[in-house]
Amino acid sequence: LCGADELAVVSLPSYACQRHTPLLHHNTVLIDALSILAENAELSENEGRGVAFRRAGALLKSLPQEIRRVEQLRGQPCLGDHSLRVIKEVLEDGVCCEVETTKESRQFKAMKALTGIFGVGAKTADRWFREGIHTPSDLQRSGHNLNRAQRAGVQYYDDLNQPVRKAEADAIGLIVEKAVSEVLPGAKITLIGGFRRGKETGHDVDFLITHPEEGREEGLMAKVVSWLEAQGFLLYHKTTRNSYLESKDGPARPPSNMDRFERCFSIFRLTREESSMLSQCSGSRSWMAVRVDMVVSPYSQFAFALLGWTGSKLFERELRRWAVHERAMTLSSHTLYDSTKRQYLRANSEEEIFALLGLEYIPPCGRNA
Ligand code: DCP
Ligand code: MG
Repeated sequence: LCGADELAVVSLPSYACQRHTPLLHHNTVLIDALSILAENAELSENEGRGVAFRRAGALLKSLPQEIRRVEQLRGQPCLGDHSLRVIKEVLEDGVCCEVETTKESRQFKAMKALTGIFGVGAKTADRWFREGIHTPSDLQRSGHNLNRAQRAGVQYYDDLNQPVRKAEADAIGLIVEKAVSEVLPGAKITLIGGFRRGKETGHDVDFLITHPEEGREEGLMAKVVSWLEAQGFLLYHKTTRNSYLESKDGPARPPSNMDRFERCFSIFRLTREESSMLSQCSGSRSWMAVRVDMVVSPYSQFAFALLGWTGSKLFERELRRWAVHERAMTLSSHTLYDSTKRQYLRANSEEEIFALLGLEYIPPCGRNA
């Protein structure tokens, strides 16, 4: 009783960084279902559960064909009982009860709406939800004191919840490039994040800035921000010195050079002239607000910064997990530390980092885990 499609799928390696995960895949309905449960777990601050659903979804994204029967997945890694139950139900009934209930739940809807405000995380959103605040309008009526980021988040809520498109990302790229070349000739900018992985849209635009002469990048962010502000491009900005705060379960703190890594969270004002594609501007408005993240890295760390900021978030997590568990190494956006040799390993390209980790090189378009 072996259906034609039964044996067709070879078992994939279990770390996402050992596989190609393309942007377009064959199991969208299943992945969407698992993503809802992942999102709900993340909003409930159940990180472990969220990661389990994300890993299961990423495995499905790597499969070369559409799954029609759950038996086809036998022998595949990353699929826990819960994920398999969801997959089976969607394949058999078209929908999964738990997913539908989650999507319709007041809490999930409210948490999504509230964390959709720039500057609002799951903890804050949960506290507000318990006070009966379910929407940004409820929040405005409540008279809560909001911090500067959250005020900007409420003010530009609609724009910031529209996906940013590649054309807009490119338009902003030209502006940032101009800013960078005005304040430090020779500095270079690279589009990172989802757009580097080939995505057509994103929730923000991410840039990495560096200068080929080590040390020249110091103080660069402040100058770039001043230039952008003077030109009227910034609706909001906040620069943080220690950009790469490792989570508790992540690698040990990188060496002291991490405090030279600067990051600026900003909201750009993109006008119609800059982006001829602003059809999503509502009504007669001639500009839109767009979230932009800029990171500055010293040249010697550029390859690590590039790898660390290209994502996806799950791919990054998997790289670090691979490094620790399979190679006794600690990977960050700054460096790679070999615990056995007790030394930092240098690299000038992403290809070199993959090689040091004993991994086949996966190009950005294959990192959409
Ligand atoms: N990143 C990370 N850990 C963080 C923050 C960022 O690993 N705490 C990395 C991975 C991300 C990249 O930086 O891919 C950019 O972060 P975004 O949140 O902008 O993620 P994406 O660009 O991948 O997604 P989107 O298209 O929604 O912007
Ligand atoms: Mg992004």
